[in-house]
Amino acid sequence: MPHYRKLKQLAVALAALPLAVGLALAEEPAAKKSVTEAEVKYQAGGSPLANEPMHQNIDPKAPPMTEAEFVKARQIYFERCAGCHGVLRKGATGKPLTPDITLAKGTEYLKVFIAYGSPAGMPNWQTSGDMTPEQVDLMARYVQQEPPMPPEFGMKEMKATWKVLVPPEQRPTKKMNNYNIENIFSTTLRDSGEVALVDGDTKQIISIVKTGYAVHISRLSASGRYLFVIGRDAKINLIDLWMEKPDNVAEIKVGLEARSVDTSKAKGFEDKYAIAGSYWPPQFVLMNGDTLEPLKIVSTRGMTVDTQEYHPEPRVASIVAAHDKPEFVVNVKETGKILLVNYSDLDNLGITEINAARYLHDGGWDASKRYFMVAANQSNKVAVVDTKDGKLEALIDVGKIPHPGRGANFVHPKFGPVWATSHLGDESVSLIGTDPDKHKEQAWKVVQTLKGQGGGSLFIKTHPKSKNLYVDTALNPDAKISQSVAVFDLQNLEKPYQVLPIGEWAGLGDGAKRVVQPEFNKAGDEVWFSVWSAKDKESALVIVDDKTLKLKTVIKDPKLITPTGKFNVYNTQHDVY
Ligand code: DHE
Repeated sequence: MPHYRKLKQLAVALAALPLAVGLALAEEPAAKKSVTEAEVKYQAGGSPLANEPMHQNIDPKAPPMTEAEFVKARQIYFERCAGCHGVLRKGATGKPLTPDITLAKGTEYLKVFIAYGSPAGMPNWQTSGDMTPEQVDLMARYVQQEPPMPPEFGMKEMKATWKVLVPPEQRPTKKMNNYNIENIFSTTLRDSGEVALVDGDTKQIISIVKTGYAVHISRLSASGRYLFVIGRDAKINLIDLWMEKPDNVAEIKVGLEARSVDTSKAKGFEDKYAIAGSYWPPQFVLMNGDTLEPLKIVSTRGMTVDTQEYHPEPRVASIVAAHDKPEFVVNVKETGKILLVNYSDLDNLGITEINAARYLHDGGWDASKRYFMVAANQSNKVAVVDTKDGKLEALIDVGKIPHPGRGANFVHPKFGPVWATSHLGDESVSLIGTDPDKHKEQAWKVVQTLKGQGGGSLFIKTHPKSKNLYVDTALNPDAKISQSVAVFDLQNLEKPYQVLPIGEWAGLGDGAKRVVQPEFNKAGDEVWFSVWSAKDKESALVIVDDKTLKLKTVIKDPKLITPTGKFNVYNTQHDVY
């Protein structure tokens, strides 16, 4: 169709024009690179904010919209766009879309951009069939209006959602079941809003516990008794593993959207506090560890690390508890800052603010648990924090869009202790030296780069007892790659990696069958994978013998709906990875 071709040519021409002529939506941060399709799909997950009531200002300069159109556009925005462009449209993976920028572009320009996408990573919403021309027109007008403001969520709102289902004094005083609780796998059932507690010894499902919407991660208390689960809707469930049948004993909503939770691990503070960070409102909250009673809320709004401009929406990404200090490491995405939150005195909270880089996402400890390694994904860097001295140790250039999960620690045959990350944006696996005492030359440098199966990797894993490094490629567009994992031999890293066809081994019918997040059992001799298909398709857990790399067991059950993350109690409690 000539009209279509003309628009497509226009889109290509627009995308090719340099920033200097003012046609790009906004200045790119210096270090920002184009985004891969895998990254866009990953970030553009639906936000639970879509259904929240919000205040909306009408801008008389913007194209008119009816209230019904606003509501519809807002829904689409939060389901499709907020993950990349932010709730207040200040930009993250995607560009800022505030009215000062969008009004100057006008509806026709914006329509082309939304319909055809851009080489920088904006999806082609109309030509892909994901949006109709009417929806594209609606969104082009919507982004010229002021972003609606979701409500705040303070102590009053938290307390109103807080429930202690079984008070501590009515809980068991010793373990009341015969499970080897240290080898339980808390398995995220993403789209059913539940976790499956799977017995790592018998491979049986112990119970399915109802949790928040699109549940995200599980973490363990210092003693290993309490399991904390957080949903994208910011609901936390506290599960007592000592009960005859482990179940919820307390719950709370700490905001409207969240991803991270952890608990105090330092001596004298075992099981005492929990912490959760939220995406909206941008804040973190400290709670009682055995009841989830909210105690103190801290906002993360403030200045960005590089341009030092105010950011109204710095989301809290990963949080980890130090083991030898009463401190939480809180990673703030949009400001690019790492906060060391000392919880020894909540009334006089000590926070050390460390400058890192944008946009902080996930990370884990090095083997000594002194250094925390976190991906600054849009800067293609890993930031290293020395938690002993409370300072930034290094900012290391790695591959494109590092995504380590918690990463993988092992002793490199030549370079000593290293921590590894794979990448969403390319096939590389970066190995970073982590031993400044005995391997000073290699410390905080990429000592070797391995070549994996492809981009779209989310998680990487090994275990102190294992000689293998497992690298998933769950978001690779090629099904053969997304349904298998690469295994590197840690004693001979020059050897080509071996591919395990985990998706095929699962013996499922049709479906995406993405193989995601390797996780070891407590003994370190088995590695578990999720084979993740859509809600209406069968999924499975596949268990591999780490020594022989042969299939050991497949766990299938109609209740295993969309399994993704798995958290072995012992390994999560002790940060073994
Ligand atoms: Fe995650 C960890 C955020 C999409 C599975 N994810 C994390 C962490 C953050 C985060 C901040 C670190 C938590 C911590 O350590 O305290 N995840 C986000 C997003 O913002 C994003 C990109 C988009 C979204 O809408 O949520 C996103 N994540 C996903 C998925 O689509 C995954 C693959 C499937 C799912 O279950 O939703 C997914 N994320 C995970 C898993 C971990 C995780 C399994 C924990 C890994 C670990 O080993 O610790």
